[in-house]
Amino acid sequence: MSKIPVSDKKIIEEFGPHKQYTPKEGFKGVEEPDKLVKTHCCFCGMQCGIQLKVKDNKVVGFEPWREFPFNEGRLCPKGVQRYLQNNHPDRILSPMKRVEGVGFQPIEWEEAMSKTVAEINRIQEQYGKDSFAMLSGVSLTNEKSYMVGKFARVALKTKNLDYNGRLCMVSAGTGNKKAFGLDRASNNWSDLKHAEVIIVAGANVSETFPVLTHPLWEARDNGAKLIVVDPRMVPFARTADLHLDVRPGTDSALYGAMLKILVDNDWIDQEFIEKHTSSFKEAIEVVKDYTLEWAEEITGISAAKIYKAAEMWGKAKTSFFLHARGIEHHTKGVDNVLGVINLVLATGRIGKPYCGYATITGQGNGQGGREHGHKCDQLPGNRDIENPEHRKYISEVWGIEEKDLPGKGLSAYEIIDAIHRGEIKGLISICFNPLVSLPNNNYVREALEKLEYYVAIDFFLSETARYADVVLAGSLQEEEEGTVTTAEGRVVRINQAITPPGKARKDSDILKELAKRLGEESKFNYKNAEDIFNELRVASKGGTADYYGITYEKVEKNMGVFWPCPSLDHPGTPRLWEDLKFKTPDGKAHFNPVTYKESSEMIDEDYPIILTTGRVVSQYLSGTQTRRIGKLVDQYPEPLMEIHPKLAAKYGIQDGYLTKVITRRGEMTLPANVVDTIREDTIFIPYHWGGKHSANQLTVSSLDPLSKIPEFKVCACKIMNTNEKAPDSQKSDAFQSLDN
Ligand SMILES: Nc1nc2c(c(=O)[nH]1)N[C@H]1C(S)=C(S)[C@@H](COP(=O)(O)OP(=O)(O)OC[C@H]3O[C@@H](n4cnc5c(=O)[nH]c(N)nc54)[C@H](O)[C@@H]3O)O[C@H]1N2
Ligand SMILES: Nc1nc2c(c(=O)[nH]1)N[C@H]1C(S)=C(S)[C@@H](COP(=O)(O)OP(=O)(O)OC[C@H]3O[C@@H](n4cnc5c(=O)[nH]c(N)nc54)[C@H](O)[C@@H]3O)O[C@H]1N2
Ligand code: SF4
Ligand SMILES: [Mo]
Repeated sequence: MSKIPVSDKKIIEEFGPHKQYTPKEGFKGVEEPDKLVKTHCCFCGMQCGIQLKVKDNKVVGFEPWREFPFNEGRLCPKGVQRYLQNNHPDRILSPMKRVEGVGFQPIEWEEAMSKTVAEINRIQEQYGKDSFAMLSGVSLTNEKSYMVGKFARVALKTKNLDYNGRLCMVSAGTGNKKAFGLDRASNNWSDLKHAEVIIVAGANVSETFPVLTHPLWEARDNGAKLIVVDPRMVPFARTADLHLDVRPGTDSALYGAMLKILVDNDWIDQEFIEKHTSSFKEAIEVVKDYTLEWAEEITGISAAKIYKAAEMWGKAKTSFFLHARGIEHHTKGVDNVLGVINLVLATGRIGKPYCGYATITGQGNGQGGREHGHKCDQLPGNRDIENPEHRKYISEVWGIEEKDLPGKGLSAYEIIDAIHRGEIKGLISICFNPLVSLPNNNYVREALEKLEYYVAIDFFLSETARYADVVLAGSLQEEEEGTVTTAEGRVVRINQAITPPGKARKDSDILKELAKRLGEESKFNYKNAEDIFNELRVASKGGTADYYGITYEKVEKNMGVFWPCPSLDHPGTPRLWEDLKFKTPDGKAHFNPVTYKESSEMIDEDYPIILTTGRVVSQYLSGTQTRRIGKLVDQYPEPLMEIHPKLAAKYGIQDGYLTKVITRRGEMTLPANVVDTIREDTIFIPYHWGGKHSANQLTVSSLDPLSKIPEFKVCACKIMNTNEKAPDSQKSDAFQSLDN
């Protein structure tokens, strides 16, 4: 029987409407908190330091934490509003079960747990262990991420565990491992300050990592030249020295052409290439025909600008290359990353002061969460689940037989496919909202309807959780101790500020209880978060992501420790590769030949416009958290379609008028935002909403063959003018979005 989501009407009847929470009078006693707790922002990978004000076991405000070295008290619009979540009227305060035709009903933990474990056992007995999958997320701390990896393999005994970093960090991770043998930003942000040239590619830093703009402006004050590669003139590009308005999906052609210019002009570091790298010849062989004219044709960037960018990069003595999802969310995301790394290696500017390279990690713990066994092919310490030695080591740490450790499983979107095929029948999710965040989400919805049992662990009722049979009331970041690893590779402490409200429980206690009921209590007998971390340290020992030398005490004392940190007396590693010993088998950094390939769906007569998707400053990811905070909603209440005036004129579209956007997967209607900061052949839609406001109704689910990241940044669409002016306020409608 196919499952229908609990409808908005039912939810509203039972819980009242969703509230966009803006406390007008403030909280009583805000001026006199019981305590100030030093911790970090729960949102992006910058993990800015913040102090939470706590009164009567409630977070009632915040203070800047000026001593924390990265942000020195600075916070962005999301950071200053995050404190509104724990007290929010929408918090899930007890476990709930679906009652068909009625809605969700609060239940006791005993019923929620015994029902869940009975269903896991039933499904696994009937269809095999791997028929029950797990999806997780890296807003979770290192401790919870590690525990999820162990829980799936040791308690659930399934190979099918994957995580939302699959939509985020994996192209960069795969590229980094191929080139350097290790997956971390090569430098900390202080190396930005004195770089002569900085390229920022496919990253809207002012909106997505606002506090990172500070070291970038410092660099600029010190005379740095800034180059931005983006199909939109994003805010940061407006004051850059050069904006390369790349056609979405063509970065690898750009970096290939730039490599050729570096070689042709001898703007390369021969000595570094010879001593410390391999495969240079192969990499330049494939770009020998990548002329400026060819690159201009493919990328849409003028030949003069491409040459200028290569010259600026080539002639500099110090430089930093930063990129994010704009180049990574592609079926050739890994190629794009490798194309960038080729430029960095050709000029030998890595492992030295003010010379660096980094992908800008997205989610709060996107760095740590991708190291501790969250991925379908990975074990803690960034070990390989198919490597016999790695399997043996982790089996010993976990006290299991190596033969009982599952092998490589399916990646996130492949799990959705397997549900469609009837191979996966049950699902547990924690910290993931795939119905909003996965591409072609009508297909995802059909998969959720097919599941025999679905249990979600969350603190708000996400769009996906509405398809759950049971929802387990979990915890916010500030409701549990732990650590996270920032985008720089700095391990920092999350201090518990409050206990979970009502009957909600710590995420780790929920996993512990489930493990116990699945018969594996002895393997999850942790006293506290530090206990989990100490096991993680041992599990990571000897892996490329080595945390062994990092302790809670050391992190506390130094306001963070950079991994790798292999021994207790090791100070940590803020800048990688100073010894020029790379973690590849031959100890060298690897060039990789990158041939330009087309995107999976190119424009044609029927679908003549490129659609790209991404973010706005006030909303975070699938919006479950930020769409509930009044002041953030006020800043950007609903998705808008960015379109260039010339393209808009062609269709008679006016600013603020509703436009229908259609792809081969679906359609949506949304107000046009006519701006001259976007390419004429491209439209942009932010993706933070669900239901009929979801950009992922339109996107294509093609995956990069190596990283399995979806192609969020390119698909083909057509648009239609409805000649209707958008109503003034769609605010509440934008949240109540599931009942189409
Ligand atoms: N406000 C806010 N901040 C966030 C988040 C959020 O949801 N909201 N999420 C966090 C997370 S998890 C992530 S992953 C990061 C993402 O951070 P970013 O990667 O900076 O964000 P996006 O908006 O996804 O994409 C960045 C840019 O890529 C451009 N782009 C599109 N196609 C291409 C292309 O083919 N080539 C190039 N060069 N550029 C292209 C888009 O125009 C866009 O400006 O942000 C983090 N910070
Ligand atoms: N079209 C399009 N789609 C995209 C992207 C894009 O650029 N374009 N970007 C992709 C990227 S980069 C990302 S990272 C993904 C993100 O996509 P998701 O991971 O699905 O988004 P989140 O909003 O982080 O969903 C996390 C859920 O976990 C809950 N949660 C948060 N913290 C915790 C916690 O500590 N404990 C528990 N139990 N629950 C928690 C939140 O309430 C929320 O419901 O979206 C991807 N989807
Ligand atoms: S930049 Fe990121 S970590 Fe810092 S306050 Fe903003 S959302 Fe939070
Ligand atoms: Mo992300």
